[in-house]
Amino acid sequence: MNGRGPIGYCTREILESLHVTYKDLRGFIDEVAATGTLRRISGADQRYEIGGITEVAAGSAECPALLFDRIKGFPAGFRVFTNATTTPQRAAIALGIDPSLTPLDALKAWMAKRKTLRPHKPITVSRAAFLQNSMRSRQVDLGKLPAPYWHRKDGGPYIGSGSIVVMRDPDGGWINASIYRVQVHDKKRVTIQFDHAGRHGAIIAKKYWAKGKSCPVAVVNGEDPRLFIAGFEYLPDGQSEYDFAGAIKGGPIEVMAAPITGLPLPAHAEIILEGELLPEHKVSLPEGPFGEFTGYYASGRRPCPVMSVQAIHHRDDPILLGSPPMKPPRFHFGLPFRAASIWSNLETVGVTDVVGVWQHVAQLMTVVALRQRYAGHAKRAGLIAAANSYMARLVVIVDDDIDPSNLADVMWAVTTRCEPAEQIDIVRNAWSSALDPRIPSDQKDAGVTSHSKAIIDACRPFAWKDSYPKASALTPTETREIERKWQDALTGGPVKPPAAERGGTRRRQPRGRR
Ligand SMILES: Cc1cc2nc3c(=O)[nH]c(=O)nc-3n(C[C@H](O)[C@H](O)[C@H](O)COP(=O)(O)O)c2cc1C
Ligand SMILES: [Mn+2]
Repeated sequence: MNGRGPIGYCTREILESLHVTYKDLRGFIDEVAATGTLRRISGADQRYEIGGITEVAAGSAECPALLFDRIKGFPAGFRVFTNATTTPQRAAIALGIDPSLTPLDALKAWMAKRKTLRPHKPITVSRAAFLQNSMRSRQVDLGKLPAPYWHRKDGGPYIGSGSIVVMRDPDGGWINASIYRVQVHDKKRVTIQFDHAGRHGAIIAKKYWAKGKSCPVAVVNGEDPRLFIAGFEYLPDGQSEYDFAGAIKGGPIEVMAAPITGLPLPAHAEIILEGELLPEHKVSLPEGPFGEFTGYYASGRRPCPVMSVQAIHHRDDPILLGSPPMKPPRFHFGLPFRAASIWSNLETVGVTDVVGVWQHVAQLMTVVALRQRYAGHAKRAGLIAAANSYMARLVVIVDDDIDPSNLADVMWAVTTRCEPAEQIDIVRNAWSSALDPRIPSDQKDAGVTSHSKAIIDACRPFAWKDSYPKASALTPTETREIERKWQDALTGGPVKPPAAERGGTRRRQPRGRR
């Protein structure tokens, strides 16, 4: 399944001309604009419209990135950028991977790149763009920033939907920088939500609180997309997401010590909140509800630690990076990074011949494609994938002729190669979360956050796979040959130039450039 993917609204020449050297979010937006997938939207309302337009766009076939300006009630130039990395192509651009690869090949390229990544510690610079404007102490007013009310039933506006929360571990001194949602409560207070007590942010904050101190914290909004990706990674204790973002970049990110907390913060970030996370046993605020990535409000409203905001810094004409959870299949990342981790897990434990792993329905379904070598091979892969699939009730194993990133193909395999009475197993009490809408609330109250997973073996039965009815469709290679030979006829043919122009050759304009 090697090859180039559909290039959508942009020519291959443009894609290949992208040098993937963007310096910051603005540079990334320029690269997105060059692909023709950026839409600029003027006059939307912070209340529900930015969220609604983002959701509609994310559900459309083109899935454009959106840059909102002239937001109702805010000065022109205060912008919100959404759907940044929601397509495979834009996720690839963010990672510095060839964006013209097929989605599965792009994920494979990311796996290969990830294996050889070398962490880069950030370097300290003496000037930071985020210090162009500052509000301190009495001037601090979060209402000056266009934090959207993303979904209708949300408990309030969220400035942090794709923002990075930065803290320093008091023991090791290392910086944790990952994504936790941040709700605005009033001019000077936000809450920071940890899904569970194992989050590095939660562990670090507790260390300060245990000594009776508040935890110095910064919320970085409008960060380099590499940092957005790093913030989603499960990195081990002590390993900074800054170093990982530097690894993706192939060089250090630039930071500067912030004036109030002294935390090293990305110099090119757009908007930064500095302050302290107050001891949870002394003060908390009801947080949420917030529309979740499953497409529900399943975890409700809960007490949450409060950050007292002591300063707001922002660049001129700042851009907030927004990444609201939305009803699947919409998802923050067009490449399923967690599927890449499962793929690596399979390889690490010696499951051979895996040709692809993908996740659909916003991570709620995992698919592994492999070339079966022995009886039990597919189930072995299925059990490992199930063990590592967060919140996914469905795990499907398919043969190597199926593209796991193509849901129609996967369902064809399920409906034509899987005998349910023989090829579906159920694993109970497996890994889910409080966000799971199907765990009854009385069980959740009792602390249950697990569910069952179906492992669907949609491979041809190993014992008679060679005599299984042959597939009638063309192979990918045959398909490509036909496309090459008959492309003009299939796409309507080259435009016939008017008589006066004949003699020169004119090619059809690619879509999106018309
Ligand atoms: C857009 C987005 C929003 C997220 N929101 C939250 C959140 O509100 N709370 C949370 O605990 N994890 C959230 N996560 C998941 C964590 O960022 C992720 O699991 C990360 O690896 C945790 O980092 P840590 O190991 O440093 O705690 C979110 C992830 C993304 C991509
Ligand atoms: Mn971490």
